[in-house]
Amino acid sequence: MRKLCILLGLAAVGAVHAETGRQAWLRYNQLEGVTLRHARETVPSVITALTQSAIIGSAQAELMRGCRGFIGRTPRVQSSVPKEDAIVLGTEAAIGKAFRQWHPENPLAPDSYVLKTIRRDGFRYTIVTGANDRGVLYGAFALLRKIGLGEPVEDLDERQTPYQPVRWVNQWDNLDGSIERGYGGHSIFWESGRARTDLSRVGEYGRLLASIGISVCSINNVNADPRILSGLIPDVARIADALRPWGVQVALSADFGSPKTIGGLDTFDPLDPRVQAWWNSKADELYRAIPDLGGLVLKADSEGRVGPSAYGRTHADAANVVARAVKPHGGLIFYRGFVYDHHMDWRNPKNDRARAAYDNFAALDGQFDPNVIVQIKNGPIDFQVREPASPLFGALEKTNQAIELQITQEYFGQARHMVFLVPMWKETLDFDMQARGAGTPVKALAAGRTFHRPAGGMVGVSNVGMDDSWFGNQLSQANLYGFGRLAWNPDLSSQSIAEEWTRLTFGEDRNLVKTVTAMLLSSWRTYENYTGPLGLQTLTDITGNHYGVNVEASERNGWGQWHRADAQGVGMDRTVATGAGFIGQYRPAVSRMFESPATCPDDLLLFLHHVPYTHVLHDGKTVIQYIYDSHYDGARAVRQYVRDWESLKARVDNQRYGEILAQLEYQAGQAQVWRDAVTTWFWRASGVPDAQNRVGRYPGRVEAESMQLEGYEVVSVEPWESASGGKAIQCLQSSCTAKFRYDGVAGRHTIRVQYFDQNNGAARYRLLVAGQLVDAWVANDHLPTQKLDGSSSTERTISGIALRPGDEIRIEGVPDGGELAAIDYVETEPDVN
Ligand code: GCV
Repeated sequence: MRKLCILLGLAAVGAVHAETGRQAWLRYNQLEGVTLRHARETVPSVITALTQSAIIGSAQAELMRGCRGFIGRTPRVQSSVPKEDAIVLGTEAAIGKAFRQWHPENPLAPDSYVLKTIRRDGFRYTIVTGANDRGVLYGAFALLRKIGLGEPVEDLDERQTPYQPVRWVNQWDNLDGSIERGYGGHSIFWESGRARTDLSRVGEYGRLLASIGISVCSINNVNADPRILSGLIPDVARIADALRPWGVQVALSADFGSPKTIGGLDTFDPLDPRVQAWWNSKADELYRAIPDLGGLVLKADSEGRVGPSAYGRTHADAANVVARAVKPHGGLIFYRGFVYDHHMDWRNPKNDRARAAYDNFAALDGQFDPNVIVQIKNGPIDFQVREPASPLFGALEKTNQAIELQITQEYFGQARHMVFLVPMWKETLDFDMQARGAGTPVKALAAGRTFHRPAGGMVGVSNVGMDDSWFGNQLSQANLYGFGRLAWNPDLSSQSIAEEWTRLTFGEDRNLVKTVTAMLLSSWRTYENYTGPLGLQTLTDITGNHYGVNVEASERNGWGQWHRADAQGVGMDRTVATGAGFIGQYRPAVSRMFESPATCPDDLLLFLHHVPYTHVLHDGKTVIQYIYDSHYDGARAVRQYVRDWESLKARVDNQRYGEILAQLEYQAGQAQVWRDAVTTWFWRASGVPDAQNRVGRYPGRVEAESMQLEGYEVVSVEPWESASGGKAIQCLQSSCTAKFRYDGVAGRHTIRVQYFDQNNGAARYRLLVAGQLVDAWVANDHLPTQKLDGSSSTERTISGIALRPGDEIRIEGVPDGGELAAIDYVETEPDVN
């Protein structure tokens, strides 16, 4: 018995101290103190649903779950309005029947909700209603959010309408279960070519999406496998069943060549009547199986996908042929504006990929059917760390549009770096395109408000996976949360979204909320600082994994992400006067501001202008010094995040604390790799030294190639800037040793070993100081490279090691598979007491 009690006790402690992150911001952990007491007094203990449907059933179940979690009390369910305080759920029609005093001023827009307290016969009724069932569900989540945030709920009178009529997420899931640009594990939808047998994670995802007001999810990659429209329709129907109780509709990405590849036609020409007939009958078949299918997403004539150009047709022809097929069923077509030539001649200074979306679509304005939405990436290139808003937003007056944002962090450290994207998204959403004079921000254009379009909104590329954290990084959840909150209300501040997410995800501890919110809010600038400031774009391996540093990967190829840095200067001349003319795609007021370096914001300077390194920015710094300083600032900021997070150890459950600490420590090492690579690259290119004398000088660093080597051999690393001194050592024997004598001051130190962790083996390392083993580790991370480069370069940090001058520091490496226990350098740094 004693043993059993101990076990039960341990289980309880475990429950408190280990959270996987799977419940994300819907944990509903018990409130505390005054907030708990207040909630117990004011949240009714009865729930009544006046409308019966699967979605309203979800709303009721969610309220029960939330009340049980937050206030430790399971509400009773009543089928009619009781003679006691109650939460009453129902569509507006049902509420109107039950409460004669219900007098809504205006009809509710679809998906809107109302939370209102009605007092009758001495009882207090908390009404949760909406125009449709989904609105009621959104209202239930909003009520729970209020309870969770400790807001008063006894006197409610709130009416909420989503700003963006269309709020979709796209998943780039492949049918084999992999996810293009997904970092949170395998697909929750697909496995080995079929829908998963167990779709429980799909239901859980639907719940998360509903809680932030997302109503449609497309469930396969925009690089679409045509088979999605052939044998898999029953599988899609099963997935739709799993999402439907959460008011989330399924949508599909379709391959534009489908009439030919799977339809047996000899053409996919959009103007061929046989092609129209094929799409019509395919749409009928789809809607028979999934009557509430949201619609289809099309990526055509882009990155190797077939499209209308094969027949000399336009994008409007392509979009309309499919739109006409889904129209009778109420379906929408999202036609992606991400169309560009990736074989451009880089030698021609007039060529410019940034021009592509506008050049391809602006002239077609007015030719798209009313159920087509052109889906436009936030910037003109491709989800880079900073881009101006796409000029196409300001060019379409007679065409529906949606802004596409990337929630998954493809160019943002792939979930291994913390980057909260909401401030960046807000900057684009709030940017005034001056499309009808001042006062036409991107958010209004996308919503269709400016030009009174019938449809429009926001689409987020989400790419969650089977990992408990959904994204491979607990902190990345804040981006999905923020996307939904902004689609609902783009006027929420980044601060309030970050704070809300933190409180719901980690709890109310004041220090914790303050620290995490500050980390999130500064993280985009930090990441930009060490990966590509001033509009340089992300200086990553753009022809490869889009992850590690590779300053020249963008140059001298057809992909058009050129920064054109050379010995004299840096930046892409996109001016009308002397450059590629991209700036002329904006309306005159915006174009004037961008055209002159004097009025162009510094953050976008190198995106829009080619300037000498000595060009002076608005803050008085030269461009080159800004590049140096920002990289040092960025890398320093990440080291500080580690310390900030460590200060929260006692305030977070063990599992998430440990996972986030490991992630931030890794990020700190990577930020240093980026810092050194970019600053030395620009130093070499420009010949201008760092005014602060940091670049190229690394106190306490000993290059591996200058150590005493036994078995190890020196190799050059490609690109050179991704290894310190351009070189590393690797072991071609069964084991090797590298050693040196420490010649610094005596005292406690942190030792940093910079080694390479490729994904083709699990090499082992041992670190010995003065003959004593101080650390041993296995390089078994799954970083996206098999090479020695900036993506595999990884830091191992060992703190509190007593060092005396003359001590031998020795690393032993044991290779495994293709991983040759490679080392870049060792750094020693005195510990601060
Ligand atoms: C799904 C970028 C990504 C691709 C993605 C493409 C797109 O190029 O790297 O993985 O393809 O954008 O948005 O279609």
